[in-house]
Amino acid sequence: MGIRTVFTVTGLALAAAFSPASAQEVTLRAVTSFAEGTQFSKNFERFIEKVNKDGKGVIQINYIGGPRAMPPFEVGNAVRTGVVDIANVTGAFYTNLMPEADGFKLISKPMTEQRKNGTWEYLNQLHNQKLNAQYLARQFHNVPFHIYLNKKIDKMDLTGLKIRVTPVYRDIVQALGGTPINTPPGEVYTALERGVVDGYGWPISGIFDLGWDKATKFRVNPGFYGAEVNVLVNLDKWKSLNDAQRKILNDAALWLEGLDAENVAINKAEDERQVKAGIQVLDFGPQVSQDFLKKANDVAWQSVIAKSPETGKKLRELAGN
Ligand code: 173
Repeated sequence: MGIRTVFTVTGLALAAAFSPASAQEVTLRAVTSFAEGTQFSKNFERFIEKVNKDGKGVIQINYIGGPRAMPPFEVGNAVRTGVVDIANVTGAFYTNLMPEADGFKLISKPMTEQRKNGTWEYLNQLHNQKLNAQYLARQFHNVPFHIYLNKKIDKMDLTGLKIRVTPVYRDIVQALGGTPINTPPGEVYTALERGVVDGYGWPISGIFDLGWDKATKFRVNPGFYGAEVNVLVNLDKWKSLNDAQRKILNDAALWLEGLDAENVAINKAEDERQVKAGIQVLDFGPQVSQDFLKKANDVAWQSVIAKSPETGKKLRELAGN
């Protein structure tokens, strides 16, 4: 055996020992559909940090960023096509690809329960089929939406008012007589300032992140539905990962869902901060609130079931409301 052959054989043996798929570090490209560092991106950013710490030599995430890198309503499609590998995005932003995603706001059980009662599994199948995505995690249990206004109303009636919406609020705004205007979060401040809209839908938390408090006079109570922001992984990429890599992601996903325990305290602090900022709460009493919540629930399910009769009914069954 010549010296050259010895080197070659040794080289191959080393390659065989060190280069099976299991030993190769994979890097995923990540985007978020909310501005970087803001309320609905923050926990995803903590998730990335955790994966990059726990996944050294196994799996890493390269955080490309938020809406400056990619328009929020395009994030779902970017996951589907594999333009990005992993994303932080609400179902409300990909109803064009999955109309029934509008129903996720109505599923308000904690994730621990959804993972036990078949909800996670069903939603994962839906994401596999319609979005070519693995449904890795859902965040923001216990974070209701509200209508914020600049014009005072003295009953639950939005007649004559233009309200910034996403699919989350469209049906209820219309049911209350308002005119919905679909607007990504990045354009809300300007729309308020210029009077293009008289108000907007948004969760109880996060209005300070982009300075909206300076352009908001009222918040309508009660809060309704529940915010949902999902972590999705392109399905081809997911399938290409080995067990160790998937375990890092799955463990971090459960940890991320556990951060929902912080939400009640965050909501309380945000509510207090809004009051201090001079935002006046409009509350029309228990009966009006109860009727409003029923109407909000009814119009949303009607709309989801009209668009997706089969999956809509199944979602309602799983939601139990
Ligand atoms: O942009 C929105 O108002 C919206 O639909 C949403 C969904 C989840 C969290 C925050 C905002």
